[in-house]
Amino acid sequence: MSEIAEIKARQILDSRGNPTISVKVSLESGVSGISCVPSGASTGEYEAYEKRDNDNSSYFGKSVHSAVENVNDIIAKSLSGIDSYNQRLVDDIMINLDGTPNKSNLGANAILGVSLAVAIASAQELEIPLYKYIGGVNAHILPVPMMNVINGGKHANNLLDFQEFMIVPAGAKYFDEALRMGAEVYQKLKKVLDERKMPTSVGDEGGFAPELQNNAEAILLILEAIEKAHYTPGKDIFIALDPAASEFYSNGKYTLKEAGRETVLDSSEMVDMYAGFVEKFPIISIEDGLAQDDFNGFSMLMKELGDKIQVVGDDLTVTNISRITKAIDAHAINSVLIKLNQIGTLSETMDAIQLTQKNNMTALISHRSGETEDTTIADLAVAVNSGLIKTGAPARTERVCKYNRLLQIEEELGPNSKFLGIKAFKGIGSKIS
Ligand code: 2PG
Ligand code: MG
Repeated sequence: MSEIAEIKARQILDSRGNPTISVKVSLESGVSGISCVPSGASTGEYEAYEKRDNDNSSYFGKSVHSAVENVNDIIAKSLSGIDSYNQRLVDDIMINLDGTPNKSNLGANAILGVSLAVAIASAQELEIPLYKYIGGVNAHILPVPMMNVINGGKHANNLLDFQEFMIVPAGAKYFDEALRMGAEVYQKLKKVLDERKMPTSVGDEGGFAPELQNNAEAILLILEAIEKAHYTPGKDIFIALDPAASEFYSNGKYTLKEAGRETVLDSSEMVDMYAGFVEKFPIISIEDGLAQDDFNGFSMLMKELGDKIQVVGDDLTVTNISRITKAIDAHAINSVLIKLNQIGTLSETMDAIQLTQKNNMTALISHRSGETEDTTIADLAVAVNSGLIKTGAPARTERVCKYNRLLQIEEELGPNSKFLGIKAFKGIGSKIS
């Protein structure tokens, strides 16, 4: 009864108001699963291909009708009658059907929509939660939330070079406590901005997007909010950054626009800058501190800070085992950001996570800046015991639906759940007393 009976895709909108794809997979039993596919703004050059129509008369070229048709006409026929429990077979059929290294034929958005809906339908059929279907009996660790409370870069129209300034309530004992701490700091940050007559409008991931002089000022405001919420920075709540440095990199140089002045830095000067930040502020994680091809720069950063903080690859590694392997060989990172749509199937994502964890690195499960009501990443984080998730500010439904799903999972697991706090992070040795 778990054979695939029908697959139907449709075009929906994401949190930025751009089209994306949603897929419903129905099984012989009548049970079904629905997925929605996210979409990035600061997309890495080596990510799997997101198929859009490029027809300027519809959503300024962003409609996804061709990806929808690929699901309804091509993928649906090939998967009809296949056992939905055989996720790897399902994914392999689509990979072969596409036949390109980056899924540019059918579109990674089309393929991922089906891949996830098949898993969701299978879990429904077995009447078990998705995290248990994917992770089995050992799925029990609730992730530390990394909440993006100040947005810059491509996610806001302010002048901040760094894309994400996150708070990390790793001093909490439980996930629900971490969520409360993060939400309280978010509310205080709003007050802190308000008092300074700064706008409290938000960026793409629900974090505030004030016009600040420089990146350090964003961190100082967050530290003030943490203290005003009666928490101790560096004990209860830490800071994480995603500069998304590929976005301000060209010809071997990084151009920062601090205080309206352009500063051009090379990789080693960037590393010095981060070392200064880590010295001054309670930073425990830096993602994409260097650009996607700057393996050397990443290795320098690891040498300098790899035993103090988590050095995360995102655009560098794009959830792709060959890029992750290259990063391992170069000693470039100690953590890998995991985004399902960077690679395009659940099976390949699991391969990327397994490779990461086997090599003693953390797998940080992540949302995209364009999101939907889909909460699969919350289940995935628990399924693989990642211990870490980043899914935006504790505000805006497309962000909080993931946090809310984790509350549900924590309640369901009850005393069998675990929350690792600071221990979930890589590289943090000498910093934490
Ligand atoms: C990132 C992501 C998610 P985007 O860079 O890590 O925060 O942004 O989805 O725009 O690539
Ligand atoms: Mg990133």
